[in-house]
Amino acid sequence: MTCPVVRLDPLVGDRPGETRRLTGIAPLARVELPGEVTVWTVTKHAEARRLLTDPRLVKDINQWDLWQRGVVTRQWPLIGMVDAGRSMFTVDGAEHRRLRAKTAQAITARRVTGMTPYIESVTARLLDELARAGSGGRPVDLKAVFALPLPMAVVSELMGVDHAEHPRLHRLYKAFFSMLTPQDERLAVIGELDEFFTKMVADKKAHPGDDLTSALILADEGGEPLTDEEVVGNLKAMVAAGHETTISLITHAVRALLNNPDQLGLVRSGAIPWETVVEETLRWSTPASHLLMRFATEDIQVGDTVITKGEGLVISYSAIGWDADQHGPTADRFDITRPVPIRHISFGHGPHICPGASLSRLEARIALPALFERFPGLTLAVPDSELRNMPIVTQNDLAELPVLLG
Ligand code: STR
Repeated sequence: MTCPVVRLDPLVGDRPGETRRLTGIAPLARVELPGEVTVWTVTKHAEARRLLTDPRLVKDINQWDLWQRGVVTRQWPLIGMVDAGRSMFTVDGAEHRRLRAKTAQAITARRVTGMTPYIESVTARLLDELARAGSGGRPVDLKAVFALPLPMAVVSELMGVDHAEHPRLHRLYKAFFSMLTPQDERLAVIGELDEFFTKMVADKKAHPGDDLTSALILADEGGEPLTDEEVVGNLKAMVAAGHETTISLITHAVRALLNNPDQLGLVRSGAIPWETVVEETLRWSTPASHLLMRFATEDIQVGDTVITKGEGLVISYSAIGWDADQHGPTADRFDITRPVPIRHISFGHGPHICPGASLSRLEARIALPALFERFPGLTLAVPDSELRNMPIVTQNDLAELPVLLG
């Protein structure tokens, strides 16, 4: 069967347009990723839930026909999103449970509550820095000064990353999450991140601390310890996922509220809880626009289409969040006054569901009210139409968010 192929703009010039286009092709669309790699994507909430619990879809890149045939190689610009080393992000089944268990337990809802004082103190310090940077009516980049350093500090505290390394990590991840980075440079960045985290695991082995990386190194009673490679893989996954996605959540919530002053008023007055802002932002402007990737180990029938054994499947959470069958006819609008509870799957579904969901929600629920309380006159410093996405198709994150503190 032939099927039109939607070419995803590598630099994400028009995310809403792209999302609208994809919601019109359902439940599966054929998409061309940067680098002329064509794969399937699922665009519907209900179908995504089914596929995300289907054991015939796996994360192992060796199952990908394009990889087996050498069509996709390490030269592919998005290779770092898929071939990311052995970790809970890249394996399935019993091995996945073994790799994920300790991390998931460490960041359950009950446990992360203990991080509240830390998150509050970092938030307060960053708000002071924001006030300094934006004093005298100067525009200030809310992403660089507030939305980015907060999640980076929190995930570093959790994993035991040295806070002095933040500038270096920011530089490396900025290059990693950009299609404008030449491939040889990106591979060098990936190499430097690997080296950094490998050294960190060796240091923690010699001098364990009170952090999750040290806990991952230690064997459980009776359990099989993770290998060094697995600890490094999990650590890399946690640091990347733990900051990049929460930045998006915070910046997009701020942007949406500043563009909808009536809704902001309802939250400020207490008529609508901050929780609702967080959930509506996750649904309407999901941090992971397209999640790479799963591979079919058998032919999988979806409606009248077949995902053939060896083909790749992306989960298009941006389209899924705008699925009118799930969220109603106004799904493409940010609206915290929706009469029904928001039931999104922006944290995923099934065995790989985001283990950090509670932590990111907690960060946003602390950061957002604190920001608007401190700066009640906050406004965008440029028209919304001038805001640009980061130049990478997989992440729904602004390059910057210039504001005036008021
Ligand atoms: C980035 C590179 C790396 O070293 C490890 C990982 C594994 C986890 C991935 C991360 C990646 C990219 C961003 C992801 C994250 C899991 C959740 C996050 C995909 C490939 C999202 O954007 C939802």
